Amino acid sequence: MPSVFAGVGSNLGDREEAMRFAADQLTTDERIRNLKKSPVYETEPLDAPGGKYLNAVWGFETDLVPRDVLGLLREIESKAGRVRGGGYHEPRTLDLDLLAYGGEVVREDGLTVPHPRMHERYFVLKPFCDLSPNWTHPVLKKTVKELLASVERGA
Ligand code: A4P
Ligand code: MG
Repeated sequence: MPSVFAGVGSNLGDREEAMRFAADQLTTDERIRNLKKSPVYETEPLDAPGGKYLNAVWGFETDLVPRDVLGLLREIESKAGRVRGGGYHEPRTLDLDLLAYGGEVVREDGLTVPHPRMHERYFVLKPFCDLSPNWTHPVLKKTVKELLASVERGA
């Protein structure tokens, strides 16, 4: 029963509503247990066009394997009205990334866990730290708290 963490982002349309919808979808899915939500942060877009983001991190328990968790997150993105136009980091109603799956390392076609950019992003590390400061990155061997401190120092 691994502890799984998802990054949540929205910078298009009714951002609060998209996040509420996604949380409802996960709460009512019987394969997902014990959903915990960080506070929501409004952040400037990093290396991306469009308006400000709302970002959060959610943790839950599940028996789904990582690829199926990603599939479920994708399904919820589409139901929330995300249209993939193919643009680089294009504005999105909802982005759900699989940040971490317990302490597992996954490197498959189209799926890398921990998420390859999570450790350098304040908008991920700050809410992740609110939920689980002691989760340890299995490749970098650092806790979320330590990773957040190095980003805040600009290192
Ligand atoms: N993929 C591989 N591993 C994963 C994973 N662990 N979780 C693949 C999710 N997806 C994963 O994702 C692109 C590809 O990554 C997929 O084919 C998937 O199989 P996507 O969701 O289709 O597209 P994306 O979200 O535009 O790309 P990506 O790489 O997820 O973008 P990022 O790195 O998440 O950046 N600024 C602020 N302030 N807040 C934000 O939330 N987000 C982005 C998007 C840029 N700037 C931002 C924010
Ligand atoms: Mg994404």
